[in-house]
Amino acid sequence: SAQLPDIFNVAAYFLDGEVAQENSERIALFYQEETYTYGQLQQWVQRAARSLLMAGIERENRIALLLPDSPELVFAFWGAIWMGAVPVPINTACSVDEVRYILQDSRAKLLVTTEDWQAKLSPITSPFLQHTWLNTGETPLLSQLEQLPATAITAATSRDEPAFWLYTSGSTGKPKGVIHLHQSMVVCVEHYAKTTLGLRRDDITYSVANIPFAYGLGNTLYMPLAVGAATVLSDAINAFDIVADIQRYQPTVFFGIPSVYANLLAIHEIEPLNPAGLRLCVSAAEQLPESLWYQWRATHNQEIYEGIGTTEFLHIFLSNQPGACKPGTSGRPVAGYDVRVVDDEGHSCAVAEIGNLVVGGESLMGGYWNHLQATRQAIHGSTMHTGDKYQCDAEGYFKFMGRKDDLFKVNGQWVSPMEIEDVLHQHPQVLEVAVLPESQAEERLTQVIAYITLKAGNPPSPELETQICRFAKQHLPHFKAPKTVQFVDALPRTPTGKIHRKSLGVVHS
Ligand code: 3SK
Repeated sequence: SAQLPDIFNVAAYFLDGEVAQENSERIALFYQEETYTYGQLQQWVQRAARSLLMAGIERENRIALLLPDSPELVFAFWGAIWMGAVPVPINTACSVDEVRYILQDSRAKLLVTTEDWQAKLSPITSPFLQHTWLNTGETPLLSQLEQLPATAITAATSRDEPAFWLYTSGSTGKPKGVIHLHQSMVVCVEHYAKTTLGLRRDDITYSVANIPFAYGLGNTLYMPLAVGAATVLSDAINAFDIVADIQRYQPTVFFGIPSVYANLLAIHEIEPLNPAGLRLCVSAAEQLPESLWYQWRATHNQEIYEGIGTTEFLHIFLSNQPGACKPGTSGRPVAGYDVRVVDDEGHSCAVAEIGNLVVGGESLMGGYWNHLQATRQAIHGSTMHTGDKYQCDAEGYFKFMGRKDDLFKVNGQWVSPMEIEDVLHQHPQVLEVAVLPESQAEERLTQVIAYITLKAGNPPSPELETQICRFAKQHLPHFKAPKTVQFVDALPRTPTGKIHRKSLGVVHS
């Protein structure tokens, strides 16, 4: 980032820079029956920028984008940055209350959304909102933009000023607005997309994480643009739709999350994936169970490059990579990031000792909007305390042991739910699992409980519960083996697809 000029507009960098110009005739976006070349994308973005200016949107105004992954979302996001405004993409998987909160908290002046969402939000009560643009079947946003000249002045923004915000859902409390700067995306591209992953011009990327999630934003919205690659816009959620998308678009890079890898394997017998052109499979957002890694490789002859990032760092800072992959770990530090495991006093932990994950790097957010205390607690210079517990092995691979408050003690010894979940995942009937502590009211002792979803065709039964508990005892120290198994239809998830442990309703010790 030191090489970026002081006056720097990241929309112009990606859409009007060398790579975009060299590839102006090549496809940048696939969306249903449509394709958009780099040249067309730039024109639509400028129309969107012009239309925002005409609506009276000014530099630094926030504009909320509550849309599925679609050309409208892409054009509005880049168009806003192009003219100096600050887009705030909102995940359509958020609850109505969360969306209301984000609209008010961000003080967005303009909301771009669908009719369905407008009806759900009605009446829209944010006092800051001045305009709502609806993308409807009758008046599609694109046919309105199409009338406008495809030119707009690029705002002379600074490298260090806010470019966009993303809201973190967080497992407790209200979502927080994470402020990212014009330089942040470039840092992630250089360190992760190019150096770690080796993304190429002939790639087609496909992401199951949507654009408003920092992982999806990188996978779909800016990393492909940085190398002249193409990306698929899709809001497929279930495994069958994802298989259909993969057969249709033949992506070369698949950005998944663990639950999607599990579901794709679970339906493989009835709906095989046949990922003909696939050359890279990535997983993030949650720890990928080791057993899934091996199953995926046995089924598709592909390794999964697991990594981990945070919304605050915008994208992945620990990653496995081609030629350096250790299943069951988050990999090693991505070049350009300083990643360490430290004890509560801030001293580096010994090999294999569990400690706190501390990360330093130039893609770190400017701060949380209106949360000074939380910003100060999290950030120390360009370093952040992530709140994750990790251990690092002798070869420098980092292993996730749980969120700070996920670890718990049984018999006075620390237990990482991940270690137990990894074992339970190896049971042939288990599809998904979340392990938590359960406080025994009378004895005030903590025991382990496992919430489990089963693979199709395996009904829950007391016999299966006994069998799973026995399996756990064979593979774990006895105090770590669950005493109870609770079968559930689905595990609760956050809008970004992570297991929402707190809502499993167990008393933490
Ligand atoms: O959760 C993750 O692993 C992640 C990855 C990339 C970008 C953002 C996030 C939160």
